[in-house]
Amino acid sequence: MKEFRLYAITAEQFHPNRELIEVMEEAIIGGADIIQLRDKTSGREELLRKAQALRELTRKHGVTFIVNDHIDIALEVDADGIHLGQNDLSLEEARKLVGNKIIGISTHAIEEARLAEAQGADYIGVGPVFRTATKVDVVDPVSVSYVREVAAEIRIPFVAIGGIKLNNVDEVLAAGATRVCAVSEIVGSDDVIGTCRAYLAKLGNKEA
Ligand code: 3NM
Repeated sequence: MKEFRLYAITAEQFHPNRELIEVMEEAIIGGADIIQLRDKTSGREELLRKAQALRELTRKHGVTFIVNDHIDIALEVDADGIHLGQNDLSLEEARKLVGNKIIGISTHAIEEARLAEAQGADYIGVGPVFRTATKVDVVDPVSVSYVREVAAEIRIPFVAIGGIKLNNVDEVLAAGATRVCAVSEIVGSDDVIGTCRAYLAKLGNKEA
């Protein structure tokens, strides 16, 4: 897959007065190079409409577009890939459906990371590093020690996620992460572009 450093995920509850596309375009302008549509509340029609708009936006800017959970929607809009949780479809089943599109999967322990790598995931999420209010059904924070374990052992790209803010990202980078995802800190910011640039300035000192 195309290299990435700053992963942004949609979360409209953090910008109730602003349009999804406007906020995500600012994230891209600020330097986010992979965008995920994650929406646990919209019905299928609405989700499809958002996915189409984000596909158009990401194509215009040449950044990777991932759809969370909904393989059918990812295929329908020709997204670059899908993101799975531990309780979703297996990697093997997902691979049959999406062919060579990107498959990412959330992992919360080294055994899950090993399995994801062995089963052909293109990248893994590593988290939640810190406490997060953005994902409701998530396990307790795994801390930077899990980031350190993955950095030492796993060879596929990994992205650290969960409670990562500008004021704690340095700890995550020090543990070996070269790619990070921040949700509320980016899309909930009054200055989305500046926030992304600030993450990239910190990431820029690291080898991908
Ligand atoms: N997945 P914020 S944590 C979508 O650990 C998601 O798998 C996680 O949001 C995982 O940056 C998370 O606002 C939410 O804490 C991260």
